[in-house]
Amino acid sequence: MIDFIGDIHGHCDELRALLKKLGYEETAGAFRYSGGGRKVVFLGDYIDRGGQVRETVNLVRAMRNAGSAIALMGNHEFNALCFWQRNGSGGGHFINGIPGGYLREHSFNKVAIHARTVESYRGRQQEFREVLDFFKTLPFYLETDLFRAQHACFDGELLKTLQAEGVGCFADGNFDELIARACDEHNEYGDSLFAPLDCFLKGPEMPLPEGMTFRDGEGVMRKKVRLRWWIDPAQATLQDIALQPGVEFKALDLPQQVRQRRFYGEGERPVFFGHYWLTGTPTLIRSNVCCLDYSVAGYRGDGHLAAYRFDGEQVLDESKFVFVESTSV
Ligand SMILES: [Mn+2]
Repeated sequence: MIDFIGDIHGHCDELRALLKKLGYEETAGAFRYSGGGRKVVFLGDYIDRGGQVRETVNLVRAMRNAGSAIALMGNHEFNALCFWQRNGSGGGHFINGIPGGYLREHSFNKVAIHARTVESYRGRQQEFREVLDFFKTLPFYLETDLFRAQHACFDGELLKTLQAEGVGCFADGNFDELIARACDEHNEYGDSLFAPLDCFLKGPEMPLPEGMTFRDGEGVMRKKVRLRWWIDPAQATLQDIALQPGVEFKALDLPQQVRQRRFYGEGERPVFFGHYWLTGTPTLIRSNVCCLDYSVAGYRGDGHLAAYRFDGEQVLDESKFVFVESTSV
């Protein structure tokens, strides 16, 4: 069936080790499962952070081309496309709310994140352009009768929006138009795709009240908390619903729009995703909720690259995680 693999972030040695552990072999330039009975679904975030971005992209792309993997889009691939896309380019909307001339601001922090990827393609600018074209073909989600998968968060109503627009990836139409609509946060043109893509690729967040901040696991000051989108928020406390490992929050009245938000129910089909920088040994969040981002690129170097070996079961089984330790920072 399917082996789901979480965020890789330029850690190709660990990816090779994990694929071998899962029983994939490299033949004719791509990893494949012998007999062809299984394939990989990569959950996005191939680039940035690690030192082997180009190797990782090449491996993922070769598997996709060989038919032994499906590669979904992560927020880092989306950000890279936005980073290199001029605002208003090619006839796409000019988004007034975005400063700096590109769809992603070339701020100090964003340049710092993206630098590792550019470094990996030094002297190979043409190849990098082809990689951006490859990113345009990465689906935002995958849904079958047996499971759902996306980089961050699943939401049935926002899925309907994407389906009504006929958009499953940026290659499903004019790229310049679609990416501008994806970045139109304040719906300046009435045809924004910001909400569904923000949800599927980054997941829901809640702004904290004015003046309230916390430091996340990497010591970065934050004003918003990521939400556990599978928890019923009606009776939840901030600590219950915040997905910020290691952070303690004081009790606080959750805003109405958080209290009333949709959530992923216990009776729904299994959902697989990455994105959330979990630490420790891979464990199930719930019998139908499986996050596979175990911080292989974490700065402490004690993360894992994790997979879940899925055979169609509707109650997931903790013994089906397969993972390798991070071997570099
Ligand atoms: Mn991510």
